[in-house]
Amino acid sequence: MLVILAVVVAGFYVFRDNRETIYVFNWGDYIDESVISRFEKETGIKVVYDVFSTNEDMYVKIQAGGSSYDVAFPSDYMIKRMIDEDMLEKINFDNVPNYKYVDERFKDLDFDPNNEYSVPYFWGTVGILYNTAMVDEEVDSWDILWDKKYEKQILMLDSQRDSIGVALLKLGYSLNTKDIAQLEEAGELLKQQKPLVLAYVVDEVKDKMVAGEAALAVVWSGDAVQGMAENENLAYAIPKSGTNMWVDSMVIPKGAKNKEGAEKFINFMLSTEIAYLNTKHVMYSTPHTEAKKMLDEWILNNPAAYPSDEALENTETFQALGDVLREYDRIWTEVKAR
Ligand code: N2P
Repeated sequence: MLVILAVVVAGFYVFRDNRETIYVFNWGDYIDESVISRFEKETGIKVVYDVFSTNEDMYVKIQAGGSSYDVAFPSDYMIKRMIDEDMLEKINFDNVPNYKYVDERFKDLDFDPNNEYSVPYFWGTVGILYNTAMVDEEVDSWDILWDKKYEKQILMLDSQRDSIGVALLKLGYSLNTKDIAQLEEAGELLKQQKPLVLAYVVDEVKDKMVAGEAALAVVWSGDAVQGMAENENLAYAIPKSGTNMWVDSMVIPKGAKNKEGAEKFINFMLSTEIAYLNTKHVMYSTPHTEAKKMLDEWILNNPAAYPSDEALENTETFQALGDVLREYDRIWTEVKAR
Protein backbone atom coordinates (compact mmCIF):
# COMPACT_ATOMS: atom_id res chain seq x y z
CA MET A 1 0.00 0.00 0.00
CA LEU A 2 2.73 2.42 1.05
CA VAL A 3 4.68 1.57 -2.06
CA ILE A 4 1.71 2.30 -4.25
CA LEU A 5 1.20 5.58 -2.48
CA ALA A 6 4.85 6.48 -2.91
CA VAL A 7 4.66 5.73 -6.62
CA VAL A 8 1.52 7.80 -7.00
CA VAL A 9 3.02 10.75 -5.11
CA ALA A 10 6.28 10.55 -7.04
CA GLY A 11 4.33 10.34 -10.28
CA PHE A 12 2.40 13.42 -9.30
CA TYR A 13 5.60 15.39 -8.75
CA VAL A 14 7.14 14.20 -11.99
CA PHE A 15 3.97 15.24 -13.74
CA ARG A 16 4.08 18.62 -12.03
CA ASP A 17 7.71 19.17 -12.87
CA ASN A 18 7.01 18.46 -16.49
CA ARG A 19 4.44 21.18 -16.76
CA GLU A 20 5.27 23.87 -19.29
CA THR A 21 6.80 26.76 -17.37
CA ILE A 22 7.62 30.42 -17.83
CA TYR A 23 9.96 32.47 -15.66
CA VAL A 24 8.75 36.01 -15.06
CA PHE A 25 10.85 38.83 -13.56
CA ASN A 26 8.88 41.89 -12.48
CA TRP A 27 9.17 44.86 -10.13
CA GLY A 28 7.99 44.31 -6.55
CA ASP A 29 4.34 45.20 -5.84
CA TYR A 30 3.60 45.51 -9.55
CA ILE A 31 0.83 42.99 -10.29
CA ASP A 32 -2.46 41.73 -8.92
CA GLU A 33 -1.18 38.32 -7.86
CA SER A 34 -4.48 36.60 -8.64
CA VAL A 35 -3.60 37.25 -12.28
CA ILE A 36 -0.74 34.76 -12.06
CA SER A 37 -2.93 31.87 -10.93
CA ARG A 38 -5.54 32.79 -13.51
CA PHE A 39 -2.93 32.57 -16.25
CA GLU A 40 -1.80 29.18 -14.91
CA LYS A 41 -5.36 27.89 -14.80
CA GLU A 42 -6.33 29.17 -18.22
CA THR A 43 -3.21 28.07 -20.08
CA GLY A 44 -1.83 25.18 -18.01
CA ILE A 45 1.53 26.99 -18.05
CA LYS A 46 3.21 27.26 -14.67
CA VAL A 47 4.62 30.67 -13.75
CA VAL A 48 7.77 31.04 -11.66
CA TYR A 49 7.57 34.63 -10.52
CA ASP A 50 10.54 36.65 -9.18
CA VAL A 51 10.81 40.32 -8.30
CA PHE A 52 13.46 43.03 -8.47
CA SER A 53 13.49 46.57 -7.13
CA THR A 54 15.48 48.58 -9.67
CA ASN A 55 16.37 48.41 -13.34
CA GLU A 56 20.04 48.05 -12.43
CA ASP A 57 19.37 45.02 -10.19
CA MET A 58 17.31 43.43 -12.93
CA TYR A 59 20.01 44.05 -15.52
CA VAL A 60 22.78 42.53 -13.42
CA LYS A 61 20.72 39.43 -12.70
CA ILE A 62 19.77 38.89 -16.34
CA GLN A 63 23.25 39.59 -17.58
CA ALA A 64 24.79 37.14 -15.12
CA GLY A 65 22.65 34.61 -16.92
CA GLY A 66 22.35 32.04 -14.14
CA SER A 67 18.60 32.14 -14.32
CA SER A 68 17.00 32.68 -17.67
CA TYR A 69 13.78 34.63 -17.67
CA ASP A 70 11.08 34.47 -20.31
CA VAL A 71 9.49 37.84 -19.49
CA ALA A 72 11.00 40.89 -17.76
CA PHE A 73 9.72 44.43 -17.15
CA PRO A 74 12.51 47.02 -17.62
CA SER A 75 12.00 50.75 -18.13
CA ASP A 76 12.60 52.67 -21.35
CA TYR A 77 16.32 53.50 -20.98
CA MET A 78 17.13 49.99 -19.80
CA ILE A 79 15.26 48.48 -22.74
CA LYS A 80 17.38 50.58 -25.08
CA ARG A 81 20.53 49.40 -23.36
CA MET A 82 19.43 45.76 -23.54
CA ILE A 83 18.57 46.11 -27.24
CA ASP A 84 21.97 47.69 -27.91
CA GLU A 85 23.69 44.87 -26.02
CA ASP A 86 21.73 42.21 -27.92
CA MET A 87 20.03 41.00 -24.74
CA LEU A 88 16.44 40.95 -26.04
CA GLU A 89 14.44 38.78 -28.44
CA LYS A 90 12.19 40.34 -31.04
CA ILE A 91 8.59 39.67 -30.03
CA ASN A 92 6.34 37.93 -32.54
CA PHE A 93 3.41 40.34 -32.46
CA ASP A 94 1.20 37.83 -34.32
CA ASN A 95 1.06 36.14 -30.92
CA VAL A 96 0.18 39.38 -29.14
CA PRO A 97 -3.06 40.53 -30.80
CA ASN A 98 -4.05 42.47 -27.67
CA TYR A 99 -1.24 44.91 -28.47
CA LYS A 100 -3.99 46.78 -30.33
CA TYR A 101 -5.25 48.04 -26.97
CA VAL A 102 -2.03 49.94 -26.26
CA ASP A 103 -2.56 53.68 -26.56
CA GLU A 104 -0.76 55.08 -29.64
CA ARG A 105 1.06 57.51 -27.35
CA PHE A 106 3.05 54.56 -26.06
CA LYS A 107 4.06 53.21 -29.44
CA ASP A 108 7.02 54.23 -31.63
CA LEU A 109 8.92 55.53 -28.60
CA ASP A 110 12.59 56.26 -29.10
CA PHE A 111 13.90 53.34 -27.04
CA ASP A 112 12.13 50.85 -29.37
CA PRO A 113 11.30 52.93 -32.47
CA ASN A 114 9.79 50.13 -34.54
CA ASN A 115 7.90 48.42 -31.70
CA GLU A 116 9.83 45.18 -32.06
CA TYR A 117 11.03 44.35 -28.56
CA SER A 118 8.71 45.75 -25.94
CA VAL A 119 5.08 46.00 -24.87
CA PRO A 120 4.13 48.84 -22.46
CA TYR A 121 2.83 47.82 -19.04
CA PHE A 122 2.64 50.94 -16.85
CA TRP A 123 3.91 54.49 -17.07
CA GLY A 124 4.32 57.47 -14.78
CA THR A 125 6.44 60.27 -13.45
CA VAL A 126 8.82 60.84 -10.53
CA GLY A 127 7.70 63.37 -7.96
CA ILE A 128 7.43 64.27 -4.29
CA LEU A 129 4.87 62.58 -2.07
CA TYR A 130 4.40 64.68 1.05
CA ASN A 131 2.32 64.75 4.19
CA THR A 132 0.30 67.95 4.41
CA ALA A 133 0.05 67.54 8.18
CA MET A 134 3.85 67.80 8.38
CA VAL A 135 4.71 70.09 5.48
CA ASP A 136 3.17 73.50 5.84
CA GLU A 137 4.35 75.11 2.62
CA GLU A 138 3.90 74.74 -1.07
CA VAL A 139 5.90 71.89 -2.58
CA ASP A 140 6.98 73.02 -6.02
CA SER A 141 10.74 72.62 -6.02
CA TRP A 142 13.27 69.83 -5.51
CA ASP A 143 15.02 72.22 -3.10
CA ILE A 144 12.69 71.21 -0.29
CA LEU A 145 14.52 67.87 -0.12
CA TRP A 146 17.61 69.78 1.03
CA ASP A 147 15.82 71.86 3.70
CA LYS A 148 17.30 71.15 7.15
CA LYS A 149 13.85 71.68 8.66
CA TYR A 150 12.99 68.20 7.43
CA GLU A 151 16.02 66.45 8.87
CA LYS A 152 15.40 62.69 9.05
CA GLN A 153 11.94 63.17 7.58
CA ILE A 154 12.96 62.64 3.97
CA LEU A 155 12.83 59.36 2.03
CA MET A 156 14.89 59.05 -1.13
CA LEU A 157 14.56 56.41 -3.82
CA ASP A 158 17.17 53.69 -3.55
CA SER A 159 17.65 53.86 -7.30
CA GLN A 160 20.69 55.52 -8.83
CA ARG A 161 19.17 57.00 -11.98
CA ASP A 162 16.24 58.44 -10.01
CA SER A 163 18.19 59.92 -7.11
CA ILE A 164 21.07 61.29 -9.17
CA GLY A 165 18.36 62.56 -11.53
CA VAL A 166 16.68 64.52 -8.74
CA ALA A 167 20.00 66.16 -7.85
CA LEU A 168 20.66 66.99 -11.52
CA LEU A 169 17.23 68.58 -11.82
CA LYS A 170 17.80 70.63 -8.67
CA LEU A 171 20.97 71.93 -10.30
CA GLY A 172 19.11 72.72 -13.51
CA TYR A 173 20.93 70.07 -15.55
CA SER A 174 19.60 67.41 -17.89
CA LEU A 175 18.64 64.02 -16.48
CA ASN A 176 20.80 62.58 -19.22
CA THR A 177 23.94 64.58 -18.75
CA LYS A 178 27.21 62.96 -19.72
CA ASP A 179 29.19 65.86 -18.30
CA ILE A 180 31.35 64.43 -15.52
CA ALA A 181 31.63 67.77 -13.71
CA GLN A 182 27.84 68.04 -13.55
CA LEU A 183 27.59 64.47 -12.30
CA GLU A 184 30.19 65.16 -9.61
CA GLU A 185 28.20 68.18 -8.51
CA ALA A 186 25.05 66.07 -8.28
CA GLY A 187 26.95 63.48 -6.25
CA GLU A 188 28.20 66.16 -3.84
CA LEU A 189 24.67 67.42 -3.42
CA LEU A 190 23.42 63.94 -2.54
CA LYS A 191 26.23 63.52 -0.02
CA GLN A 192 25.31 66.84 1.57
CA GLN A 193 21.71 65.73 1.72
CA LYS A 194 22.45 62.39 3.32
CA PRO A 195 22.20 63.51 7.00
CA LEU A 196 18.66 64.72 6.26
CA VAL A 197 17.59 61.42 4.72
CA LEU A 198 15.72 59.00 6.95
CA ALA A 199 16.20 56.12 4.51
CA TYR A 200 16.78 55.15 0.88
CA VAL A 201 13.87 52.91 -0.01
CA VAL A 202 11.90 51.51 -2.91
CA ASP A 203 8.70 49.58 -2.28
CA GLU A 204 8.70 50.33 1.48
CA VAL A 205 8.02 53.99 0.74
CA LYS A 206 4.24 53.48 0.58
CA ASP A 207 3.89 51.98 4.07
CA LYS A 208 6.23 54.51 5.62
CA MET A 209 4.41 57.49 4.12
CA VAL A 210 0.98 56.10 4.91
CA ALA A 211 2.08 55.56 8.54
CA GLY A 212 3.34 59.16 8.76
CA GLU A 213 6.94 58.08 9.40
CA ALA A 214 8.33 60.73 7.05
CA ALA A 215 7.23 64.11 5.72
CA LEU A 216 8.55 63.95 2.16
CA ALA A 217 9.48 61.18 -0.24
CA VAL A 218 10.72 60.91 -3.79
CA VAL A 219 8.40 58.37 -5.40
CA TRP A 220 7.21 56.89 -8.66
CA SER A 221 3.74 58.31 -9.28
CA GLY A 222 1.84 55.03 -8.87
CA ASP A 223 3.15 54.69 -5.33
CA ALA A 224 1.95 58.22 -4.67
CA VAL A 225 -1.53 57.28 -5.87
CA GLN A 226 -1.54 54.23 -3.58
CA GLY A 227 -0.37 56.35 -0.64
CA MET A 228 -3.03 59.00 -1.28
CA ALA A 229 -5.70 56.32 -1.46
CA GLU A 230 -4.78 55.19 2.05
CA ASN A 231 -3.94 58.45 3.82
CA GLU A 232 -5.83 61.62 2.98
CA ASN A 233 -3.01 63.83 4.26
CA LEU A 234 -0.76 62.72 1.45
CA ALA A 235 -0.32 64.79 -1.71
CA TYR A 236 1.87 64.54 -4.80
CA ALA A 237 3.78 67.31 -6.51
CA ILE A 238 5.92 67.52 -9.62
CA PRO A 239 8.44 70.34 -9.12
CA LYS A 240 8.33 73.24 -11.55
CA SER A 241 11.82 72.60 -12.83
CA GLY A 242 10.54 69.35 -14.30
CA THR A 243 10.93 65.64 -13.83
CA ASN A 244 11.35 62.24 -15.42
CA MET A 245 8.56 60.48 -17.28
CA TRP A 246 9.01 56.72 -17.67
CA VAL A 247 7.42 53.67 -19.27
CA ASP A 248 7.94 50.11 -18.03
CA SER A 249 7.43 47.47 -20.68
CA MET A 250 7.35 43.71 -21.03
CA VAL A 251 10.29 42.20 -22.93
CA ILE A 252 11.64 38.74 -23.69
CA PRO A 253 15.31 38.36 -22.70
CA LYS A 254 17.66 36.46 -25.02
CA GLY A 255 18.07 32.96 -23.72
CA ALA A 256 14.38 32.64 -22.83
CA LYS A 257 13.52 28.95 -22.94
CA ASN A 258 9.83 29.44 -23.63
CA LYS A 259 9.37 32.34 -26.02
CA GLU A 260 5.88 31.28 -27.06
CA GLY A 261 4.82 30.93 -23.44
CA ALA A 262 6.25 34.41 -22.85
CA GLU A 263 4.20 35.80 -25.73
CA LYS A 264 1.08 34.11 -24.35
CA PHE A 265 1.76 35.73 -20.99
CA ILE A 266 2.34 39.17 -22.51
CA ASN A 267 -0.86 38.88 -24.51
CA PHE A 268 -2.75 37.72 -21.41
CA MET A 269 -1.47 40.75 -19.46
CA LEU A 270 -2.89 42.92 -22.24
CA SER A 271 -6.37 41.44 -22.20
CA THR A 272 -8.76 44.14 -21.05
CA GLU A 273 -9.92 42.37 -17.92
CA ILE A 274 -6.43 41.46 -16.74
CA ALA A 275 -4.98 44.89 -17.53
CA TYR A 276 -7.86 46.37 -15.53
CA LEU A 277 -7.24 44.09 -12.53
CA ASN A 278 -3.57 45.04 -12.52
CA THR A 279 -4.03 48.79 -12.80
CA LYS A 280 -6.85 48.76 -10.24
CA HIS A 281 -4.67 46.86 -7.81
CA VAL A 282 -1.29 48.60 -8.16
CA MET A 283 -2.79 52.01 -9.09
CA TYR A 284 -0.03 52.77 -11.58
CA SER A 285 -1.10 54.50 -14.81
CA THR A 286 -2.13 52.11 -17.55
CA PRO A 287 -1.34 52.58 -21.25
CA HIS A 288 -4.27 50.18 -21.98
CA THR A 289 -7.07 52.17 -23.61
CA GLU A 290 -9.94 49.85 -22.64
CA ALA A 291 -8.78 49.08 -19.09
CA LYS A 292 -8.41 52.80 -18.46
CA LYS A 293 -12.06 53.38 -19.39
CA MET A 294 -13.11 50.98 -16.64
CA LEU A 295 -11.35 52.90 -13.85
CA ASP A 296 -13.19 54.90 -11.19
CA GLU A 297 -13.43 58.66 -11.54
CA TRP A 298 -11.29 59.32 -8.47
CA ILE A 299 -8.24 57.78 -10.07
CA LEU A 300 -8.89 59.07 -13.60
CA ASN A 301 -9.19 62.57 -12.15
CA ASN A 302 -6.12 62.26 -9.96
CA PRO A 303 -3.37 64.25 -11.70
CA ALA A 304 -0.73 62.04 -10.08
CA ALA A 305 -2.15 59.08 -12.01
CA TYR A 306 -3.27 60.77 -15.22
CA PRO A 307 -1.52 64.15 -15.51
CA SER A 308 -2.58 66.68 -18.13
CA ASP A 309 -0.48 67.07 -21.26
CA GLU A 310 0.53 70.42 -19.88
CA ALA A 311 1.88 68.85 -16.68
CA LEU A 312 3.92 66.46 -18.79
CA GLU A 313 5.44 69.18 -20.93
CA ASN A 314 8.36 69.73 -18.63
CA THR A 315 9.39 66.09 -18.41
CA GLU A 316 12.36 64.25 -19.81
CA THR A 317 12.75 60.53 -20.42
CA PHE A 318 15.90 58.72 -19.34
CA GLN A 319 18.24 57.83 -22.19
CA ALA A 320 20.71 54.97 -22.25
CA LEU A 321 24.05 56.57 -21.42
CA GLY A 322 26.71 54.13 -22.54
CA ASP A 323 30.12 54.39 -20.92
CA VAL A 324 29.25 57.23 -18.59
CA LEU A 325 27.18 54.76 -16.56
CA ARG A 326 30.40 53.82 -14.81
CA GLU A 327 30.43 57.31 -13.33
CA TYR A 328 26.84 56.90 -12.17
CA ASP A 329 27.76 53.62 -10.49
CA ARG A 330 30.78 55.17 -8.80
CA ILE A 331 28.95 58.27 -7.62
CA TRP A 332 26.00 56.31 -6.30
CA THR A 333 28.27 53.87 -4.47
CA GLU A 334 30.02 56.83 -2.85
CA VAL A 335 26.76 58.43 -1.80
CA LYS A 336 25.48 55.20 -0.28
CA ALA A 337 28.79 54.35 1.43
CA ARG A 338 29.19 57.52 3.42
C1 N2P B 1 6.58 49.25 -8.41
C2 N2P B 1 7.75 49.73 -9.16
C3 N2P B 1 7.44 50.80 -10.10
C4 N2P B 1 8.37 50.92 -11.20
N1 N2P B 1 6.91 48.80 -7.17
C5 N2P B 1 8.68 52.28 -11.60
N2 N2P B 1 9.32 52.33 -12.83
